[in-house]
Amino acid sequence: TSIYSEISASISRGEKLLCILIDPEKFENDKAEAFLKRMPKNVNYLLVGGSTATAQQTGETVKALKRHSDLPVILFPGSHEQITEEADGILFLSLLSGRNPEYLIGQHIKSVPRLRFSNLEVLPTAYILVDGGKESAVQRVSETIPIAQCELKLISETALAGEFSGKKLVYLEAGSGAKKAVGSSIISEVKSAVSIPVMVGGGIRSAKQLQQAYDAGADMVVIGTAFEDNTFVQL
Ligand code: 1GP
Repeated sequence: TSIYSEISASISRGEKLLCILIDPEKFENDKAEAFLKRMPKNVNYLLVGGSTATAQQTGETVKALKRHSDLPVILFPGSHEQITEEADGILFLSLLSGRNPEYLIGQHIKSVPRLRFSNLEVLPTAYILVDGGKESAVQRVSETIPIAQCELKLISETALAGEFSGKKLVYLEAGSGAKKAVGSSIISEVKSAVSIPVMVGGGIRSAKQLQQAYDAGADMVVIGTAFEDNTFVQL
Protein backbone atom coordinates (compact mmCIF):
# COMPACT_ATOMS: atom_id res chain seq x y z
CA THR A 1 0.00 0.00 0.00
CA SER A 2 1.11 3.54 -0.65
CA ILE A 3 2.42 5.91 1.99
CA TYR A 4 -0.43 8.31 1.41
CA SER A 5 -3.16 5.71 1.71
CA GLU A 6 -1.57 4.51 4.95
CA ILE A 7 -1.47 8.03 6.33
CA SER A 8 -5.12 8.55 5.39
CA ALA A 9 -6.15 5.21 6.86
CA SER A 10 -4.37 5.92 10.16
CA ILE A 11 -5.97 9.32 10.42
CA SER A 12 -9.42 7.97 9.70
CA ARG A 13 -8.89 5.52 12.57
CA GLY A 14 -8.23 8.56 14.77
CA GLU A 15 -4.52 7.86 15.14
CA LYS A 16 -1.90 10.55 15.57
CA LEU A 17 1.34 10.18 13.66
CA LEU A 18 4.90 11.02 14.58
CA CYS A 19 7.80 11.69 12.20
CA ILE A 20 11.45 12.04 13.03
CA LEU A 21 13.40 14.42 10.85
CA ILE A 22 17.00 13.51 10.19
CA ASP A 23 19.44 15.93 8.59
CA PRO A 24 22.04 13.94 6.60
CA GLU A 25 24.60 16.69 7.17
CA LYS A 26 24.45 16.29 10.93
CA PHE A 27 23.63 12.61 11.20
CA GLU A 28 26.37 10.10 11.96
CA ASN A 29 25.43 7.13 9.81
CA ASP A 30 27.47 4.68 11.85
CA LYS A 31 25.36 5.60 14.88
CA ALA A 32 22.04 4.97 13.13
CA GLU A 33 21.29 1.86 15.14
CA ALA A 34 21.85 3.52 18.52
CA PHE A 35 19.90 6.58 17.38
CA LEU A 36 16.92 4.50 16.28
CA LYS A 37 16.97 2.51 19.51
CA ARG A 38 16.45 5.58 21.63
CA MET A 39 13.55 6.85 19.51
CA PRO A 40 10.03 6.54 20.90
CA LYS A 41 8.30 3.30 19.91
CA ASN A 42 5.40 5.11 18.28
CA VAL A 43 7.38 6.74 15.45
CA ASN A 44 5.66 6.19 12.11
CA TYR A 45 7.92 7.76 9.49
CA LEU A 46 11.50 8.83 9.06
CA LEU A 47 11.90 12.11 7.19
CA VAL A 48 15.32 12.75 5.73
CA GLY A 49 16.49 16.10 4.45
CA GLY A 50 18.15 19.38 5.21
CA SER A 51 18.92 22.69 3.63
CA THR A 52 22.19 21.88 1.90
CA ALA A 53 22.80 18.09 1.94
CA THR A 54 23.76 16.36 -1.33
CA ALA A 55 21.98 13.38 -2.94
CA GLN A 56 25.00 11.22 -2.12
CA GLN A 57 24.90 12.19 1.58
CA THR A 58 21.13 11.80 1.69
CA GLY A 59 21.35 8.38 0.02
CA GLU A 60 23.97 7.17 2.51
CA THR A 61 21.86 8.30 5.46
CA VAL A 62 18.74 6.62 4.07
CA LYS A 63 20.67 3.40 3.57
CA ALA A 64 22.06 3.52 7.10
CA LEU A 65 18.56 4.04 8.52
CA LYS A 66 17.08 1.28 6.42
CA ARG A 67 19.66 -1.18 7.67
CA HIS A 68 18.20 -0.81 11.17
CA SER A 69 14.57 0.14 10.64
CA ASP A 70 11.55 -0.96 8.63
CA LEU A 71 9.89 2.44 8.86
CA PRO A 72 9.09 4.16 5.56
CA VAL A 73 11.60 6.88 4.69
CA ILE A 74 10.26 10.07 3.16
CA LEU A 75 12.52 12.72 1.68
CA PHE A 76 12.08 16.26 2.94
CA PRO A 77 14.33 17.95 0.43
CA GLY A 78 15.85 21.38 0.73
CA SER A 79 16.67 21.18 -2.96
CA HIS A 80 16.11 18.94 -5.98
CA GLU A 81 19.72 17.83 -5.60
CA GLN A 82 18.83 15.77 -2.54
CA ILE A 83 16.55 13.37 -4.35
CA THR A 84 17.69 9.79 -3.92
CA GLU A 85 16.10 6.59 -5.04
CA GLU A 86 16.98 4.95 -1.72
CA ALA A 87 13.92 6.46 -0.02
CA ASP A 88 10.27 5.42 -0.32
CA GLY A 89 8.60 8.76 -0.89
CA ILE A 90 9.15 12.47 -1.16
CA LEU A 91 7.35 15.49 0.22
CA PHE A 92 6.98 17.53 -2.97
CA LEU A 93 6.96 20.86 -1.18
CA SER A 94 5.50 24.06 -2.56
CA LEU A 95 6.38 26.94 -0.27
CA LEU A 96 3.00 28.65 -0.44
CA SER A 97 3.74 31.15 2.33
CA GLY A 98 6.45 32.68 0.13
CA ARG A 99 6.53 34.43 -3.19
CA ASN A 100 9.74 33.00 -4.57
CA PRO A 101 8.93 31.21 -7.84
CA GLU A 102 11.98 28.98 -7.38
CA TYR A 103 10.25 27.31 -4.40
CA LEU A 104 6.79 27.44 -5.92
CA ILE A 105 7.68 25.73 -9.21
CA GLY A 106 11.38 26.13 -10.14
CA GLN A 107 12.83 23.35 -7.98
CA HIS A 108 9.91 21.15 -8.96
CA ILE A 109 10.76 21.27 -12.64
CA LYS A 110 14.43 20.68 -11.87
CA SER A 111 13.49 17.56 -9.92
CA VAL A 112 11.57 15.96 -12.79
CA PRO A 113 14.55 14.24 -14.46
CA ARG A 114 15.18 12.40 -11.19
CA LEU A 115 11.57 11.78 -10.25
CA ARG A 116 10.18 10.87 -13.63
CA PHE A 117 11.39 7.29 -13.77
CA SER A 118 11.82 6.74 -10.06
CA ASN A 119 9.78 4.61 -7.71
CA LEU A 120 9.50 7.34 -5.10
CA GLU A 121 5.95 8.10 -4.06
CA VAL A 122 5.39 11.80 -4.65
CA LEU A 123 3.39 13.56 -1.93
CA PRO A 124 2.32 17.04 -3.07
CA THR A 125 2.57 19.24 0.01
CA ALA A 126 1.42 22.77 0.81
CA TYR A 127 4.38 24.00 2.81
CA ILE A 128 3.60 27.01 4.95
CA LEU A 129 6.30 28.79 6.91
CA VAL A 130 5.12 30.77 9.92
CA ASP A 131 7.23 32.97 12.13
CA GLY A 132 9.02 30.85 14.71
CA GLY A 133 10.68 33.74 16.54
CA LYS A 134 14.02 33.57 14.79
CA GLU A 135 15.28 33.39 11.24
CA SER A 136 14.95 29.81 10.03
CA ALA A 137 16.99 27.94 7.47
CA VAL A 138 13.89 27.73 5.26
CA GLN A 139 13.57 31.51 5.37
CA ARG A 140 17.27 32.02 4.65
CA VAL A 141 17.53 29.52 1.83
CA SER A 142 14.22 30.38 0.16
CA GLU A 143 14.60 34.12 0.71
CA THR A 144 10.94 34.36 1.66
CA ILE A 145 9.16 35.94 4.58
CA PRO A 146 7.28 33.70 7.02
CA ILE A 147 3.67 34.52 7.82
CA ALA A 148 3.17 36.11 11.25
CA GLN A 149 1.42 33.73 13.65
CA CYS A 150 -1.34 36.27 14.27
CA GLU A 151 -2.40 36.05 10.61
CA LEU A 152 -4.80 33.19 11.25
CA LYS A 153 -7.06 33.91 8.32
CA LEU A 154 -4.18 34.25 5.85
CA ILE A 155 -2.62 31.01 7.08
CA SER A 156 -5.82 28.99 6.80
CA GLU A 157 -6.66 30.50 3.41
CA THR A 158 -3.16 29.68 2.20
CA ALA A 159 -3.63 26.09 3.35
CA LEU A 160 -6.98 25.89 1.61
CA ALA A 161 -5.54 27.38 -1.60
CA GLY A 162 -3.04 24.53 -1.40
CA GLU A 163 -5.80 21.96 -1.07
CA PHE A 164 -7.72 23.53 -3.96
CA SER A 165 -4.61 23.29 -6.11
CA GLY A 166 -4.30 19.61 -5.41
CA LYS A 167 -1.90 19.33 -2.50
CA LYS A 168 -2.38 16.14 -0.51
CA LEU A 169 -0.84 17.37 2.75
CA VAL A 170 -0.44 20.66 4.60
CA TYR A 171 2.80 21.21 6.50
CA LEU A 172 2.74 24.06 9.01
CA GLU A 173 6.39 24.88 9.65
CA ALA A 174 7.85 27.16 12.31
CA GLY A 175 11.40 26.37 11.15
CA SER A 176 13.94 23.97 12.58
CA GLY A 177 14.92 25.00 16.09
CA ALA A 178 12.12 27.57 16.27
CA LYS A 179 11.80 29.47 19.54
CA LYS A 180 8.07 29.44 19.14
CA ALA A 181 6.35 26.37 17.69
CA VAL A 182 3.22 26.70 15.54
CA GLY A 183 0.46 27.92 17.88
CA SER A 184 -2.58 25.81 18.75
CA SER A 185 -5.01 28.33 17.32
CA ILE A 186 -3.31 28.14 13.92
CA ILE A 187 -3.36 24.36 13.95
CA SER A 188 -7.04 24.19 14.87
CA GLU A 189 -8.01 26.89 12.37
CA VAL A 190 -6.20 25.09 9.54
CA LYS A 191 -7.45 21.67 10.60
CA SER A 192 -11.04 22.86 10.50
CA ALA A 193 -10.54 24.56 7.11
CA VAL A 194 -8.94 21.74 5.14
CA SER A 195 -9.84 18.11 4.60
CA ILE A 196 -6.29 16.89 3.88
CA PRO A 197 -3.91 15.73 6.63
CA VAL A 198 -2.17 18.46 8.64
CA MET A 199 1.50 18.12 9.54
CA VAL A 200 3.16 20.40 12.09
CA GLY A 201 6.83 20.93 12.88
CA GLY A 202 9.48 23.28 14.14
CA GLY A 203 10.50 23.91 17.74
CA ILE A 204 8.65 20.98 19.34
CA ARG A 205 10.89 19.77 22.16
CA SER A 206 8.67 18.11 24.75
CA ALA A 207 5.91 15.54 25.14
CA LYS A 208 3.69 18.35 26.38
CA GLN A 209 4.18 20.42 23.21
CA LEU A 210 3.67 17.30 21.13
CA GLN A 211 0.35 16.61 22.87
CA GLN A 212 -0.70 20.24 22.48
CA ALA A 213 -0.15 20.03 18.72
CA TYR A 214 -2.18 16.80 18.54
CA ASP A 215 -4.94 18.24 20.71
CA ALA A 216 -5.16 21.29 18.46
CA GLY A 217 -5.72 19.02 15.46
CA ALA A 218 -2.31 18.10 14.06
CA ASP A 219 -2.47 14.69 12.39
CA MET A 220 1.28 14.32 12.08
CA VAL A 221 4.03 15.99 14.08
CA VAL A 222 7.63 16.33 12.92
CA ILE A 223 10.46 16.49 15.45
CA GLY A 224 14.06 17.01 14.39
CA THR A 225 16.37 18.95 16.68
CA ALA A 226 15.18 17.58 20.03
CA PHE A 227 15.76 13.98 18.93
CA GLU A 228 18.96 14.83 17.13
CA ASP A 229 20.42 16.47 20.26
CA ASN A 230 18.79 13.90 22.53
CA THR A 231 17.15 16.72 24.50
CA PHE A 232 13.49 15.75 24.06
CA VAL A 233 11.67 16.33 27.33
CA GLN A 234 9.42 13.42 28.27
CA LEU A 235 6.84 15.52 30.15
C1 1GP B 1 11.99 21.42 10.56
O1 1GP B 1 9.78 21.12 11.26
C2 1GP B 1 11.01 20.53 11.25
O2 1GP B 1 11.71 21.53 9.22
C3 1GP B 1 11.50 20.10 12.61
O3 1GP B 1 11.91 21.18 13.40
O4 1GP B 1 14.18 20.64 14.24
O5 1GP B 1 12.74 22.26 15.46
O6 1GP B 1 12.20 19.83 15.49
P1 1GP B 1 12.79 20.94 14.73
